Amino acid sequence: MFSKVFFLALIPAIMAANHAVSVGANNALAFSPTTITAAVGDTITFTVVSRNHSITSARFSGAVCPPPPGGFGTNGFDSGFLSDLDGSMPTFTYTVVDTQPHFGACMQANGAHCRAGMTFAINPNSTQTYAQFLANAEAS
Ligand SMILES: [Cu+2]
Repeated sequence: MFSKVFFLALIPAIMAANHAVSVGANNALAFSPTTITAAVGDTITFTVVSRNHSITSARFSGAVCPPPPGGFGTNGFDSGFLSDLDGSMPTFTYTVVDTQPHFGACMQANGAHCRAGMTFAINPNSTQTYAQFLANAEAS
């Protein structure tokens, strides 16, 4: 009985995947990749590899940039500012807890990084696409 319960408890951990996203690769104001397709229970690990950035959930449209401190929306997220200026490559991990689209951006420089396209999408769909979110961010 104990072993069966133990085994069942392990299943989500076995099936969950981790998705790696680099933040600021090649000193660019960019997340790579920009679109992450992830299942509930998966983790997304963001690694800041240049300068000082944040990983913060944002509105899909309207006042996209900068995303608000603490992050926007239900099950939102905010890493706060993470600096690689000392070469430490800090990380932030988000666990996907729902199937809704989530959009994110860097809040640095009062939204200047966000407006420059430093954005990403988790599970975008046909009505809320990454391309439209990027256009909304650049225009915000
Ligand atoms: Cu940034």
